[in-house]
Amino acid sequence: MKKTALITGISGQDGAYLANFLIKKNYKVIGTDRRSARSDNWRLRRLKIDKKIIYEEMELGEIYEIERIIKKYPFSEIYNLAAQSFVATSFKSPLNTSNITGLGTLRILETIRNINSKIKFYQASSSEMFGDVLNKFQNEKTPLNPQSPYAVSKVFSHYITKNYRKSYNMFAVSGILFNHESPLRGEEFVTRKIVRGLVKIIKNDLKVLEVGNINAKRDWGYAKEYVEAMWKMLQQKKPDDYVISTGNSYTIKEFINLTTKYLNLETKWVGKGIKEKLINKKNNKILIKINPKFFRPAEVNFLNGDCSKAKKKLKWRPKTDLKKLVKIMVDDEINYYKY
Ligand code: GDR
Repeated sequence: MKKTALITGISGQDGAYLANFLIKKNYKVIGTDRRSARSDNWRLRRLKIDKKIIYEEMELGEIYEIERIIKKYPFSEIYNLAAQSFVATSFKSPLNTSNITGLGTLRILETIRNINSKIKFYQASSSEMFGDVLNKFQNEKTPLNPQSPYAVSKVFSHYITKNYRKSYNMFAVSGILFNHESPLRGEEFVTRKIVRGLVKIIKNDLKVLEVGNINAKRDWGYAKEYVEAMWKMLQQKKPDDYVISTGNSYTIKEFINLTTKYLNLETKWVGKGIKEKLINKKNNKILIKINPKFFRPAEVNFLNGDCSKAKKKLKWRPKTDLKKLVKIMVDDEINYYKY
């Protein structure tokens, strides 16, 4: 019999890739979004699956809406990907972020427990939970030290998922995913912002790209591969939490350098600190400069994941290195530019 899955946050990057993956596995996919995001289904259209999903409106702030949806379909799996997911915004809207990214998870867990505690639950935990880290690699045992209202909310969701698993014997797991990017990434996140910004400059649609802290380091993987790990976590005999990452960490500056190189731009960095700039050697024009407006009140300076548990137990491994990921993102940006 066809399995039925619920994906919250269907119109986001991960929602789209996961829906595509589950549809290929012959699942019936119900996708939910908050009201304001519903019309924005460009990612699902891009993957040509917009007609293959059943859409429902569901605010994670409203437990009655969650109950209505969970009662309506015979779900075997629920993937909670919905969140206020932009770290910078969480400093401006800490209450909304906590209500959706934090308490939203509890509302779903509580509803599953009341209606059918056999439904398997996946929680999108985040490497941001590690926050201000001291150790070289972060794994499932690394202490959490969140640095933003977003990360604090994700820590709440992470522990409440563990707690429901233990207290009520529910199949509830968390995937601690490190940054994962793709052509479907939102434009506010740094990788897509850089790729899109530089392509815009080449097309003469932008003069200078402004960014924030280019010295932060991230472990960036390919989102399309990461959603497979989510599914694998729900197919295990026992519920457990897993880190998903590449094990390689690069600065934002290194990401910029890989992108300019692939775009055949000859560039040089000049200046220091907030005066640092990237110059196009051909015409001496500034391509990128720093704007402190993009700095965060508290920053996560360094992340590098150790996914050996996932490799061993899930037989999952990352396949796309950063150079290849940059190529995928730039090629797609150029291809779809006019749209
Ligand atoms: P992050 O992703 O906060 O790691 O969370 P983001 O791409 O926003 O930032 C990564 C790093 O880049 C620095 N940075 C900038 N960031 C943005 N957005 N814009 C800029 O101009 C800029 N300049 C420098 C940031 O300071 C940061 O250090 C992402 C989100 O998808 C989360 O939802 C998810 O949980 C984690 O990844 C894993």
